[in-house]
Amino acid sequence: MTLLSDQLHLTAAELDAHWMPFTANRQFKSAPRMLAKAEGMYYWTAEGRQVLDGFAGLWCCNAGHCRKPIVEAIQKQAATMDYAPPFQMAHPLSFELANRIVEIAPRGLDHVFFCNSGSEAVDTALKIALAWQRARGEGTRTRLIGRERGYHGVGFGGISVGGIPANRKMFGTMLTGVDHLPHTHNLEKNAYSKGQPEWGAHLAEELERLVTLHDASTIAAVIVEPLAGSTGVLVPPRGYLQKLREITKKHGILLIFDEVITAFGRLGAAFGADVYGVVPDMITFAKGVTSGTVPMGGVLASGEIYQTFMSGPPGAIELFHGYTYSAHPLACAAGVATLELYKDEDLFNRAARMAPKFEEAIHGLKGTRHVIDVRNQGLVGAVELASRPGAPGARAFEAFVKAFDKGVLVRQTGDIIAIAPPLIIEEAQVGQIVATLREVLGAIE
Ligand code: PXG
Repeated sequence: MTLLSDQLHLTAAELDAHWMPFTANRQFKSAPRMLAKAEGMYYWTAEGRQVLDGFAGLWCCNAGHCRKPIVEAIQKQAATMDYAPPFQMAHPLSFELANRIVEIAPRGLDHVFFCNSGSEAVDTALKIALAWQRARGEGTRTRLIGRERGYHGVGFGGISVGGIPANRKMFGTMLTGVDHLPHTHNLEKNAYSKGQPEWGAHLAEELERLVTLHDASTIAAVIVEPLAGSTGVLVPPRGYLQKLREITKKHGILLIFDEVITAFGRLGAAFGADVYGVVPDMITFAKGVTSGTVPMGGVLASGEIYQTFMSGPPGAIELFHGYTYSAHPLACAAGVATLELYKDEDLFNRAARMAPKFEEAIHGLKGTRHVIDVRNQGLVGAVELASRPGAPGARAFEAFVKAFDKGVLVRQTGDIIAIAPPLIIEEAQVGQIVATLREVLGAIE
């Protein structure tokens, strides 16, 4: 059998069938950026060119690529048991993984519901929130609150609470009964903040305004990313998340942290909740749980939430929700091996130790042409550029392509360049990312 993947170049006809996600299909297919191999901190293109991975794939390969213990665990599991039905049946690895996740989770979040992606994790958490309010006799609480510039995946639940206009406008009415907090991004007040910005905690008080408007008795949950990743690394202002926690608690509203990006070491601790010292009622995760090797997502829920569902007749199914591939054996095997590797190599603390060097290096881009802000937390950074008049996003896209041509993979969103390398990154590699961006920004209009 000959495969297209054996070919160096694919023809336009061969590129046509795959409708690519979140991609300018025609532009991409006219000049494809094709990856063929990965190891540690690097990708290799189909042409054999080495590229430093400054984005952990897509915020997910936190342990680095093709790490041996994870690869071997997946291989072994594929040969031992490919699949096991997750409804009214199970396999021991799912319990192993759930226990290990709970072990490193914030205290009180001690139950895990598995799914296969961040989008499914968000839909799952929102459904649990609605069902929990109803199960405890608060069935009028059907409203969900998200935030502007929030990204919660692409399911109908996620785009409804999400705050990215382009992800919403084509898709009809979505969920009804949703409202949004304002985002916290403000360059006039917070440009070039290192870590958490000082200004903006008061924006959490907007939740009090929404509670007054809608009444607490109609609101089930608030969902936010502790640090908003996709829309350009928006670090929470000091005290902001604490205020959200206080207000939600006061009004019987669940607080959900979407930690699809921030969990598993990205911010220098197991969860963003640890870094910011705020424990929500649920945490959604995905990406880093398997270091991106096998799709997996999940929801961590508090014992209080879980126990509320465990009150009916013991023979009754408590939650009518789940997926064919919930707790898939390959994902569980990958997850267990990944968490073991994070522990063995102390990668969350490694990220925390590297963070100040990373911060210093990327803030060195202040003053480079086009740069209007640099911000960071843990091993996440963003460099915001002035937009070209009449062409938002074009400058950063060009920078992204040119950086890739020079051997560094980063990510572009709007006119923001985001950096989120695997946690195994070395100082010299941080330097390479920054030097490449400096060179690229100096060269583009
Ligand atoms: N929540 C958050 C906070 C995310 O960042 C999802 C949910 C959805 O996960 P899935 O696995 O369904 O994609 C995400 C995903 C980007 C980018 O460019 C970010 C994501 C996905 C694709 C691109 O920043 N995050």
